[in-house]
Amino acid sequence: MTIEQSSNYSFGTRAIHVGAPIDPTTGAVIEPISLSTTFGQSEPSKPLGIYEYSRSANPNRDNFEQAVASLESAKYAIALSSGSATTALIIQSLPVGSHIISGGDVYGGTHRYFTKVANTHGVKATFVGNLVEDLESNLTNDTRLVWLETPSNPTLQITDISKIKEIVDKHEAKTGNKIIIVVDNTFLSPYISNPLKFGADVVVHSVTKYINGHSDVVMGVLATNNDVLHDKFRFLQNAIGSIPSPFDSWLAHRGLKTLHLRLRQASYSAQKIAEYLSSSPYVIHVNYPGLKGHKNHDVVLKQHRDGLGGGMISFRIKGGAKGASVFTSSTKLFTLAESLGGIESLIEVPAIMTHGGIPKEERESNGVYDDLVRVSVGIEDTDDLIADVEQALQKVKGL
Ligand code: P1T
Repeated sequence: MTIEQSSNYSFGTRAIHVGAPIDPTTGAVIEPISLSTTFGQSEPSKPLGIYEYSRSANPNRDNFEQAVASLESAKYAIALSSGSATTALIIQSLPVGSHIISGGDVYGGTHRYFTKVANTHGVKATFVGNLVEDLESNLTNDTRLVWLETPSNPTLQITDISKIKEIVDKHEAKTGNKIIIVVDNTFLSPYISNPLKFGADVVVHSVTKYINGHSDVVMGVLATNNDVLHDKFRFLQNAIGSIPSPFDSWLAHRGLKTLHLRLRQASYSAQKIAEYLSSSPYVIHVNYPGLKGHKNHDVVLKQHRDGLGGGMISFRIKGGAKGASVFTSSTKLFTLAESLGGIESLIEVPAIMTHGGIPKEERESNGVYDDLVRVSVGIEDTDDLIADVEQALQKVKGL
């Protein structure tokens, strides 16, 4: 099914059928993996089919891109070699001298790229704790891009994308300067939210997480409805070569077909676990968008499918860094590891793992304290997961 044919179908149907043609030669229901790096031509510059060279385009990548575009309600998607390569490509598309404004709480690798790589190419970043409140006063004549994660990694802050769009539009009307809004939708996946519908120009994912969902592929993707941006990003990707392999594209496409089922189950368990943690005497504060007490729960109800909170939780534990270390070393089902969004539950301490490169003062100003624990809830049985959290919390007693 093509993107155009898919518009009347719901999410699960599109996840399974878009970009999944039956092989016309063999009738295979699942696409073959097309490993050929090059494709024959009948005359110079007259390819036999639509492909020439696999860096520029490949059947497995095309099929995956079509599926993601459909699920993000986008015209286009471009798959890349990692989420980080996706960030790099977008920032490299900006002219020297550009200024970007980013939400303060973002993945440590994104912070690293903005502060240690983009600046060496003449692109300067300002980090802002609360974009809705502080974006306007930080806009300059050189601002070309606003970057945000909603929910943010790891403190699960929620941003109202339509409010960001309003501020950016007002600035554009006043100055004539176009600013691109980029939303990193990794934590929710296209099943729970579609940022383009709320005013984002580009949505990005670390496919490594929910979209692939099985912790066996590193990959990224961006999606957009903007023809000019799409052409620019496609050109750059081919020039740079930051492409995923056909096998990874195939695996990620297979993973994506169960995205809706996995996200429903992960959200269901995460809601229960977040509620359990909120009532624990060993927990100081829980960040989870599905909790009614979350600071921006009203935005969650507007921006998320069925008000789902997603599979990610973070919380401050009693006992400081020691408490976080003891707890995360004591779980039996939650594996202590970086990453998220897989079928198996993971747990980590952002301050010394995923966000360890951010200066202490800066990360603490965004709520990333030494006692913050981040949980990626998988799709194991809910009761088993809660029992595991319960037994590990007992180990923190008296710290
Ligand atoms: O790992 P990679 O596929 O390059 O994706 C980078 C990335 C981008 N955006 C967000 C929101 C992310 O969380 C990540 C990667 N994050 C982790 C590895 C982590 O454990 O948080």
